[in-house]
Amino acid sequence: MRRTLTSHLPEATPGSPVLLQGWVHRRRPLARVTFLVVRDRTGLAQVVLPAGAEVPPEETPIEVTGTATANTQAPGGVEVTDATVIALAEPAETPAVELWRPTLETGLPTLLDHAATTWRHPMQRAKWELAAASLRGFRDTLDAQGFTEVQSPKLVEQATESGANVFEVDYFGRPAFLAQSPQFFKQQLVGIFERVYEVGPVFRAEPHDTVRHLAEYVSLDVELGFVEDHHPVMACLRDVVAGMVEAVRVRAEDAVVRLGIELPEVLPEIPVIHFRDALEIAGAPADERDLSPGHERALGEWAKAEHGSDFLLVDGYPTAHRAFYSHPDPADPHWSRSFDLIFRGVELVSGAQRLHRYGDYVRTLEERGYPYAPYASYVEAFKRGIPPHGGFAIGLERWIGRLVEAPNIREVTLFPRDLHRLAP
Ligand code: AMO
Repeated sequence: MRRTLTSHLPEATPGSPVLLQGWVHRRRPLARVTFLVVRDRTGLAQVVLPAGAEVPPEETPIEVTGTATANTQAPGGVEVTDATVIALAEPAETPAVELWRPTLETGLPTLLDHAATTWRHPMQRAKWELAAASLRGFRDTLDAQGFTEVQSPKLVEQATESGANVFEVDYFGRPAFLAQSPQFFKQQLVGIFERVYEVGPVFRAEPHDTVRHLAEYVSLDVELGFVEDHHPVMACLRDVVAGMVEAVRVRAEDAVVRLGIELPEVLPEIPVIHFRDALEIAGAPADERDLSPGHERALGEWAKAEHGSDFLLVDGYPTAHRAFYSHPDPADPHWSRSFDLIFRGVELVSGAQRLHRYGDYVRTLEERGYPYAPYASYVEAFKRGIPPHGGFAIGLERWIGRLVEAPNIREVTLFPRDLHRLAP
């Protein structure tokens, strides 16, 4: 007999035999009958058994054979009667949380310690459904604009973002690092494909225990060639974010409803302000090097009040305090052609036009006092014809975190890695 998914049970002809597979979601022994609620990837179904029937404990995977029977009281108007239940694994241990309750009332440590079961709760699963839909939106938008998806190494020779927060590994007896970003590779790949994107894990040995940092996260990287400055890069980012929101709206409709979230509107042009003005709006001193989380919150509120936008682009960060590959503004090299995208008061994206001339890289490395040797294979690629280019990277967990307005990024990460956590 072919399996019937719980979501298709309402279409089963009353009186016909059905086979369900799923988990024991809930047992409800009553005086006259025992109700068994079965959960599969698509939803829930009710099975009616005789009073006193032996049913495996909650979360045990089971197979149920029986008869589809119309009952207006049952979810979807059809339940399974005359049923036989077979356990497909050992009886499950009692889960740390009661997964059949409509909401998951538990603290973060329990949620994370028992991730392999707590993510089964429909409210948890819904968060990842948003992530999965977002990934489809990211890829679809870029595919439609002539980008090629790439994959770059995660074992690398040098730090790309800053020396401090890299994980060192033993690479056949010599030191190597876990990639902090695909930055150097995506730039070199522009020389091959013009337009590339990558979805993959990146690693940051973040020494701080914050609600927005993970030691491993999913980076959605984009890089495109033949740009005159950072504006086309920001326009591409706008389209990508709009594509992600649209994909969530269409592909994860149930998750959006279940979580009761409001999807952001992406304006045809996301408002852009210069870093100098951002400091002023946030009430920060004019010589500040970067925006603090408090400044970002203030800017998020300002963008909402002033432009009705959940998104704000800040460009022109001080060159000296951005990554060395950022392109200075030729009109005033103190400022760079780099930007951050703030989403609901939190930095979601960093990007920039990059340097693309070999000579500029050599000069910048010297000015910053960086050694040449560890960067040689990267910067020497610029001797062989890399066009003007730029790109950006979106943090997937940050995106979902702000979408559902989770207080802590770990709540939307399947198996978070941080200062204290390497399992599960
Ligand atoms: P950056 O280091 O700013 O830029 O990272 C880009 C985006 O990645 C997310 N992010 C993080 N998410 C979770 N935990 C972390 N520890 C963490 N660190 C960063 C944020 C951030 O905005 N190579 C550049 C990008 C580029 O210019 O293309 C880079 O990696 O959402």
